Amino acid sequence: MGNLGLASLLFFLGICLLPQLGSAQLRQNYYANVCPNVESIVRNVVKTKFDETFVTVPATIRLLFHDCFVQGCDASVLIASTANNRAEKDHPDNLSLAGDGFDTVVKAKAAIDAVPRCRNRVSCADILVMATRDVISMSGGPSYAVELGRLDGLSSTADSVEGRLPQPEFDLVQLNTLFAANGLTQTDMIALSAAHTVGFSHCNKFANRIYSFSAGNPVDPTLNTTYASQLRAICPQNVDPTVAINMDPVSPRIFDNQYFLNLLQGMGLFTSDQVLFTDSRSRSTVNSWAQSSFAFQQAFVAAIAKLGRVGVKTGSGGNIRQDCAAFN
Ligand code: HEM
Ligand SMILES: *[C@@H]1O[C@H](CO)[C@@H](O)[C@H](O)[C@H]1NC(C)=O
Ligand SMILES: CC(=O)N[C@H]1CO[C@H](CO)[C@@H](O)[C@@H]1O
Repeated sequence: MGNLGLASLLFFLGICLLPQLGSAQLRQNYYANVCPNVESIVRNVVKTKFDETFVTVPATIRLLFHDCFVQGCDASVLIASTANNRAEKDHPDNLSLAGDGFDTVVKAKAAIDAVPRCRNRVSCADILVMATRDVISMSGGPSYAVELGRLDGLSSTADSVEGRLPQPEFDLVQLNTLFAANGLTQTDMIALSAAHTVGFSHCNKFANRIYSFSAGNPVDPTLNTTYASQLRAICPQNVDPTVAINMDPVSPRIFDNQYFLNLLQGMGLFTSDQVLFTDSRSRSTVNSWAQSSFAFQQAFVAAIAKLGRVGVKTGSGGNIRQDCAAFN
C-alpha cells in the first residue's frame, strides 16, 4: 500500500471511530479478568426472578431506558432518595418503574459480590445492561452480546428527569428530537418503542385518547374502534389509578414484533405508538418490521447497543458503587 493508500485508510478509520469516541472504553467481555463468570452469575439471578414473576421483564427494560435517557447509562435511576436529596426515581414519570426491576439488579449485585474476586468490581450500570439483555432473550426476544465498562454516576436528582423522557402524547417530531438528543435515529426510536410489546400501562396515560381527544371527537380517530371500546370498558372514567393494562393485548408476555402488527390495526396504545404508523415518514419502517421479525430483531439489537452508549461515565466521572441504591 502506498502512502496515499495508508493515509486514506487512516482517514477512513478516523471517520468510522469518531462517533464512538465518548464510549470507546466500552467493550464485550470487559470483566474477563476481574470477574470471568459475571454474565452467567447475572443470568442465573435473572432466570430465578423471571420464574417468580413476569413483571421482571418489562420492569427491567424500562429501568434501563429511563436510566440511559436521564444523565446517561450510569445507574443514577437506582439511587434511593435521602433526607437531603430527592432522587431521579422519585420523579412522577417513574410511576411504572416497578420494584421488580430494582430488585433484579440488587439481587444480581449480591450474587456477584458473593464471589470474592468480583466483589465491588462490577458496576451497577453494567448489571442493569446485562439483566436487560437477559430478560429480553428469556421472553422470546433476540439474544445479543453486550458491551460493558460503564461506571456508576455520582449524582441523581428528580429535577434531572425534567424534559428528558418522552411523553405518551408525543408526535413523531417530538419523539425524533428527544431521541436525536441521545444520539439515536428515527429507526432506532421505532425499534426501541417496540419494547411496548411487553408490560403495562396505567389508564391515565391514554385516557385522553378514549374520552377527551378533541372537541366533538372524544375518541382518537386513529384508534381502532373495537379496541377503543375495550379500553373504555377496562378503564372507565374515575377508574382506580392503580389499574394497569397490557400494552400489547395480543401477546403481552412475548418480546416479539406483534407491536408493529398492532399498529397496522390501529391498536397502538399511546399516541406516541400509533403515530409511528399514521405518520407517513415512519410508516414504511413499521410495515417492514410487521412483516419481518428478523429485520426487527436486527434493528432492535443495533438500537439497544446505541442506547447503552448514551452518556457513559469514565475516569473521575464515576465509580463502582458498593450499594446500587446509594453513593459510596
Ligand atoms: C418512544 C417514546 C416512549 C414513550 C412516550 C413511552 C411511554 C411509556 C408510558 C407512558 C408507559 C406506561 C407507564 C405507566 O403506566 O406508568 C411505558 C411503559 C413501558 N415502556 Fe415506554 N415509552 C417510550 C419508549 C420506551 C422505550 C424506548 C423503552 C425501552 C427500550 C420502553 C419500555 C417500556 C416498558 C418495558 C414499559 C412497561 C413497564 C412495566 O410494565 O413495568 N419505552 N412507556
Ligand atoms: C380493529 O381490530 C380488529 C381486531 O381486534 C381487526 O379485525 C380490525 O380489522 C381492526 N380495524 C381496523 C380499521 O384496523
Ligand atoms: C418505584 C419507585 O421508586 N416509585 C416512586 C416513584 O415516585 C413516586 C413519587 O412521585 C414515589 O411515591 C414512588 O415510590
